Parts: sequence; structure tokens; C-alpha cells
Amino acid sequence: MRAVHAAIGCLAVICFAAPSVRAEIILQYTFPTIGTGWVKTADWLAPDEIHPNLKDSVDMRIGDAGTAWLAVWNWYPSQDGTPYLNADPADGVGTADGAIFWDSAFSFSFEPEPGLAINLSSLEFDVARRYADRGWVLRSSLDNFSGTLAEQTGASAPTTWNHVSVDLSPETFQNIAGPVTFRFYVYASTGGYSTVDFDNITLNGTVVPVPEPAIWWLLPAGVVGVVAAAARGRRRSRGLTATS
Ligand SMILES: [Ca+2]
Ligand SMILES: [Ca+2]
Repeated sequence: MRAVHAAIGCLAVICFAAPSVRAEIILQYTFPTIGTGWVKTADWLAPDEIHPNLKDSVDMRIGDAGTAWLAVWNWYPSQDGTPYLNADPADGVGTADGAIFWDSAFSFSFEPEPGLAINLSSLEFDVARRYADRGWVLRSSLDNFSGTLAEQTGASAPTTWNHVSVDLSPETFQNIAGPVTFRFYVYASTGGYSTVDFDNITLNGTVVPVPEPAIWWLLPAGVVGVVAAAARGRRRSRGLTATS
């Protein structure tokens, strides 16, 4: 009976552990090299790491989402000594609502290869503002940029790097089989070169085969069956103990 329990235990562990495969890097931007000027899009804002199962034809570069201008530079020290992305909001855009309305933003996009789906787990990045009167808002195409995933207003100290980890475990970010865009809206109360700065933007998750509908319908029944069998086994072994 103990052997049967062990076997049931292993089965249950496999069933429940299968969806949480160790997260891998889907895309990563570290901005290792100082740029040569302002850009809307440029090859040197391409990711430093790309998951091999992403579709080549999708533009995975950071840039050109709207009216913000971008540069890669070291205006004040970064966390690791390397340059970072300077996102310069459109002049006159001093609030989150204004940034969204005027599309003062940069973004990146990706899509899995046919027959594969992406299960996202987190989006991590470091962010700092040279002055406290600036902020940013993160949204995605999965709800047509209507909901805010994370944001920061002018409350924290400037030139201090903050590490942000956005939880992407909700259902919205699972089983993604088509193109997705993440967009950072930026704003500043002052015009000119008043940047919000980003570094080490890292999207984590797994790339898996598109689930067969039949398997998804059978899985819950299978799990229920295993749990019921385990419960029956426990009852039976308790009964044996009591009478022996
Ligand atoms: Ca960097
Ligand atoms: Ca500006």
C-alpha cells in the first residue's frame, strides 16, 4: 500500500508541477553601449537576448511607439556602470494621462513561432528619474493598452535606481500565441531633455506547444481522478491500521 501511495504521490506532483516550468528569458535589453544620438528606432536598441522560439519577422527593437525620443547614455551612474535608455517625453506632456493621450512612449513587441505559445511570468527592469517631477506608466496590447500594469509618479528620490518586478502570472498573460506589445508611457513637468531612464528590461516566461483543446478538457478530470484515488487509499489504510 505504501508503494501505491508513493506512486500516487509522484503522479500528483507531476500533474501539479508541469505548468510551472522554470522561467526563461523571453527578451532582454541591457543597453551596453553608448549611442551616437537621438533615435526613434535604431539597430542598437535591439535586444541583447532573444528566446530562440520567437518569430524573426516581428520587430523586437525598443523604440518608435510614439512621440518620446530615445538615447543610450550615462548622465549619472547606473547600477552596473553600463549605459541605460534615456526616454525623453514629448515636451508639454507632464502627467500620466497626457503621456497616454499623446502617446509619449516607447515599446517593444514579440510573437512566438507558429504552433507555440508564451506563458509570461514577469517583466523586470531598473528605472530612475534625474528629477522627481517625472513618471512612467506600463501597459500592454493584450487589453489594447487600457489597463495600467505598473506606474511610478514623482514621489521617490531622483537618480535613485528602483528595481521593478511586474507579476505577469494572471491568465491574461498566459497562452499567448499572437503578437504582443509592451509600452512604457513617459512624462516630465519640464520640457527639453528631461528623461526617464530604464535599464535591464527583462521579460521572463516559458515557450510551450499550443495546448490541444482535448488535453485541456481531460487534464482536470485526470487530476480529480488522482486526488480521489489518493483519498480512497488513505481511508483504506486508516481502516487497516485500526483493525490490526
Ligand atoms: Ca545598461
Ligand atoms: Ca522632452
